[in-house]
Amino acid sequence: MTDAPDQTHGFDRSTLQGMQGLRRLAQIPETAQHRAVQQGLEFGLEAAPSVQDRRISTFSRGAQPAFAGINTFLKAPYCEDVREIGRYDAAIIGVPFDMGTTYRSGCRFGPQAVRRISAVYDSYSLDLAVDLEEELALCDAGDVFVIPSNIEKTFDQIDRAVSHVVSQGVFPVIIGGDHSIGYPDVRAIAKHVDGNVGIIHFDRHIDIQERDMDERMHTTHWFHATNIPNVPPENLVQIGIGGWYGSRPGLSVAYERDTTVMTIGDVEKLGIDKATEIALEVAWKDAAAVFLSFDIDSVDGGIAPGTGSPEPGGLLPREALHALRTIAKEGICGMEVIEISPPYDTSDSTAQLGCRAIMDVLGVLVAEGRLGRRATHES
Ligand SMILES: [Mn+2]
Repeated sequence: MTDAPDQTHGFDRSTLQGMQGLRRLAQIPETAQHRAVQQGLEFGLEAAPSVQDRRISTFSRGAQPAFAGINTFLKAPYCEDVREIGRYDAAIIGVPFDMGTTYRSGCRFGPQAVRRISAVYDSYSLDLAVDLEEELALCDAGDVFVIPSNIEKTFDQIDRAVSHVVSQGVFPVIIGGDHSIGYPDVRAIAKHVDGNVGIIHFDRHIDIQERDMDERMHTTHWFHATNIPNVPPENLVQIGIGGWYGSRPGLSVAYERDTTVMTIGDVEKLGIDKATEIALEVAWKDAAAVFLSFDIDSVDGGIAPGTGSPEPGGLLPREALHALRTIAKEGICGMEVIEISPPYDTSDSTAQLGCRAIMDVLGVLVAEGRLGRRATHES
């Protein structure tokens, strides 16, 4: 294949993302995959003689079959000894905590649901022309030891866990858990950032009241996060907010602190590209880093029903994923995907969307040379 314009069909096929992706993927060696197959054969023993494909082992030890095996996120290595986390570029951190929920609970099962459905995926993307297995040292750090009955002790545990990962230069991807963990997530990251941290927050709910039912529930995290000296509310942008419930007191706080709030109506009127552009401008204004917080309930409840506080009329998955990829292009200091409540999910569609959000963001970070091998080799 050449890079010359391809006019065979009366238009230049080489301008198609699909054709460009095929070319780029053909250039990425499948070294890590080959290594995984070898290890599978070693650990899982050679297959029965009747099996013709000799890459298959007796015990499933790799990605296949997708429905077999012990799942980490994308079957990435389990970093059981977290003192070794510095060997990786990025780490999945599960936070199975849902005592901050104010309606339906169940998102303590979010990390496991996302891990389980992640097994359906291979590591490459044609759209992004990346291969995460080949180009990113990703691990699954397992879950934080949350204290189920105590929000404040859990916050301290999360802060300590995320801070450990970030202090080793590893990009944190946090899977909740309810949204109350947004506060300790930001608290952990902000102390490692020299300068201000902006937050891009996708949600149907504003989540910035001081307390809810006397505690720091999943309606309060941005109040406390924007009290951190280097996390100014002027750099908090909230996309998709609206509907008929969430937090009346929080609306007053957002107004007083002057956060930037975009409703779904705003997104509709502006279009997702312009809305995302505004979000990036606000979050990055005089900031050194931007944190991405993706509440799965920002997506319409008909498509993402597995969540604690659903609200009709949210984003479509294609809009949400497009916005996340656009934000990732500019670089982020960490990401959380929260409020996935598997007991209310159907066909794993909500967990799968959460998984895709993470994969798309990681894919873009790798493709843009902000994380992983291209960052090391091409900068
Ligand atoms: Mn929400």
